[in-house]
Amino acid sequence: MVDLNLINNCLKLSVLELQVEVFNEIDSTNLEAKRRITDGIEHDLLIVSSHQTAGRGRHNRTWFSPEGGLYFSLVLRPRLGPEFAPLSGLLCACAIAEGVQSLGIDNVVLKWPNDVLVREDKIAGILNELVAITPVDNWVILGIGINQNIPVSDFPEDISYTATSVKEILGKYTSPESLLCSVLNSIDRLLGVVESEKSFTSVLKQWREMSGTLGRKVRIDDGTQTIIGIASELLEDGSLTVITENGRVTVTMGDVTHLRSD
Ligand code: BT5
Repeated sequence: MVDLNLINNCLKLSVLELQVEVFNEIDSTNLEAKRRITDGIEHDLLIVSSHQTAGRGRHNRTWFSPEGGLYFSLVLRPRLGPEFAPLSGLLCACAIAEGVQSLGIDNVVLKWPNDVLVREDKIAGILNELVAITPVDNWVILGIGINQNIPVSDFPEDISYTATSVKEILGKYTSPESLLCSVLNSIDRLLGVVESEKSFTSVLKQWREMSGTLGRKVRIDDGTQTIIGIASELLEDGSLTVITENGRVTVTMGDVTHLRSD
């Protein structure tokens, strides 16, 4: 189980006022976060679990969550208003990338909207959900899963060719508490930037610099249509512009596949 004392020792927060709760096993840290919001919370909350029995991705997909991975949900008030909640996912992606890089991993890139890749393989995913209790009482849940101490040979067949882990890349065990603190300290710093600048502009700039999607030929499935083109721009609201054969298209949600250019 993740050690609460070690976490408290390495967290260096100035914006988040975190209550931290650690579980050995849970269905999903995002589901627990929702239950806690429904019961009524007053502070930012961090829920961490050593594994999940019903880890979820977007659109209710399964997130493979065995012992060894890092699974947590951060519950906080959406900065600058609920309409900016999707940008928190981009902020988390930047923070996860910083955390993974701090372990000595190179070639970390971001895939729109919320994936962290090493080269082309997914090492982390983010499920951000907005919970509106009333129109003015909102919480955002930032659910983060990082493949840390999981051998790739343990991955189920359907993701074994598209997923990677810290353990696979470095060939050794790394501390979950250190990686968790590193990501949370980065999230806290970036939230501080958003608050002081009253905008996500600097965060979006950092995302663009780390993007593996911009400039790439992509296929995007948004649930109703498939778009193929060159991803050209991340707009200030977090949407993606794609240049297709039929002109410029702006997408606000969808699953992106990076394609070879030829
Ligand atoms: C995501 O969804 O990438 C969001 C994942 C968020 C997981 C965290 S863990 C803590 C918190 N509590 C939760 O219950 N969830 C959050 P999406 O973009 O929809 O990607 C899901 C797809 O990624 C699946 O359909 C698989 O193809 C693939 N996948 C599943 N598990 C994976 C893993 N461990 N590593 C890499 N890919 C995986």
